[in-house]
Amino acid sequence: MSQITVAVTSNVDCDGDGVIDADEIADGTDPNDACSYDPASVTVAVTSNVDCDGDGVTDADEIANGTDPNDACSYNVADITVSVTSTVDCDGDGVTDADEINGPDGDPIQQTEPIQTIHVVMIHQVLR
Ligand SMILES: [Ca+2]
Ligand SMILES: [Ca+2]
Ligand SMILES: [Ca+2]
Ligand SMILES: [Ca+2]
Repeated sequence: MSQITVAVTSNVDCDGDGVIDADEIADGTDPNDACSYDPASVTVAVTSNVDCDGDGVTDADEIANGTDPNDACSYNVADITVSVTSTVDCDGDGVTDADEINGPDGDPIQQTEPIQTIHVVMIHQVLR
């Protein structure tokens, strides 16, 4: 039995996760899975539109804004561009982040307090 080791020298990033195939192989991540990569190895522009953790912020935006693309509780609400598919409840108030973002609270980082929530909604409407 013989083993052949071939060094990957191309700079292609087949899955568009910003990590070139050679680095993905070195890291042990999947070069054909845009959700399998080490954020620390991102060296080229992220071209995929995936949102791997389902928090509604694409991996490209999370990397650009310094949040963790693999942590559904690490994101900026203002960066949400796709529908939230995660079912996490990051602040532990019993309402999932998806429901908070789509509901009147709109801020999954803060625990929902009904009286303050009404204030926030009214201010938003005035500002518009
Ligand atoms: Ca890649
Ligand atoms: Ca990958
Ligand atoms: Ca995300
Ligand atoms: Ca919550």
